[in-house]
Formats: sequence, structure tokens, C-alpha cells
Amino acid sequence: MQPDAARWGSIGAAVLLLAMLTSCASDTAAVLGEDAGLNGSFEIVEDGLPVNWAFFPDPSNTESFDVSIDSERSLEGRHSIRMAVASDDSDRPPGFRSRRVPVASGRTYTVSLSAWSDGPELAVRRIVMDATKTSNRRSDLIVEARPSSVDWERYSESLTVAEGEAYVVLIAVVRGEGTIWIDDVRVTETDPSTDEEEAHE
Ligand SMILES: [Ca+2]
Repeated sequence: MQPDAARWGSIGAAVLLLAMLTSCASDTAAVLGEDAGLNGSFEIVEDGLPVNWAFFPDPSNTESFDVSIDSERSLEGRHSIRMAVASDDSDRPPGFRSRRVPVASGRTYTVSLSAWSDGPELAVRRIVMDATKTSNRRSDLIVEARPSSVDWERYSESLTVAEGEAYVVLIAVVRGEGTIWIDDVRVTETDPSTDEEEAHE
């Protein structure tokens, strides 16, 4: 396959996914990085945004939604993402989403992230897609909380992947005014010989 064809094919698939996941797909800011994977610690940054995360509505043309990399407050590595929401739009709250993370059926994973909030609530939906990347097998709200305002708060889910399930996608929305920080998002296979507590590191 020609590199150009592969590139456009992959962009086309990404656009299709965005269209499926939101009714406002065009109003999104994202920088894609081929080898960056989940980039759940937000350490790989390009054009001021963590690669492989999409933010909606597009912060560059939304006055009430600002997304930046925070180098002062991080839990893992040197960066977190900082999202500032200036007006409460409960009908269409701002947020962000991951790319597809490959998972294997029959295996168990810990899906986890940390947040710090000076006001806004965080809701995170975990979607599991099939191998064709076109069908959502499951969609569950795994976080619906107002994170701590004095320290990082960790949220996690144990996910056993069923037959026919192949990818995990995370979609988060921020409700209410203020600033929220996210860091250390992980989708890690749980070692059956160890306790799941290790995911709370
Ligand atoms: Ca980080």
C-alpha cells in the first residue's frame, strides 16, 4: 500500500470515529501522533495540545473553553492537561476523548485516571468497540464525580474484555465553571497474579 493511501485511510477512519462519537464532529481540536499511543500522561505535546486527544468544542474558537498543558501541576511525568471552563453549558458541556486503545478479548484491564478540580464535575464514559471499529459494544459511565480540590483523586474501573471486543475509547465531559486538571490516564492489563490495588499508584 502506498504511504499516502495508508495515511489518508487512517485519517478517514479517525474522522469516521469522531463522527460516530459526537454529533458535533467538526468542532473539535486534535493533533494525531502515529506512535504516541494513548499518551495518557500528556507528555507528548504538539501545537500546544497533547497528541492523540481530541478536545471539543474546539478551544481555539471557543472563548469559554481553554485547554493548556500544565507544567506546574502534574501527577506523573512533567505535564498534566488543564481545562478552564468559563461558562456552564449543561446542554453541551466541553470535554475530550482518547483515540482507540487496542485490547484483547478474555483479558482484564484497569482503566484509570487522576483528576484535580477547583469546581467542575467530571464525567467519563468508557466505550468498547468491535474489531471493525464501527460498532460500539458497550458504553458505560465510569466516573461521575467532583474531584478533590486539594489533591489528585484517582478513579479506576476493572474491565474484562468480552469476545468480539477490540478497542477502548474514553470520552470525558466537564460540567460547571472553573478549572480541572487530568493526568495519568491508563488502560493497563491487570496481571492476574497481583492485586488490582497496584493500579492506584
Ligand atoms: Ca503527565
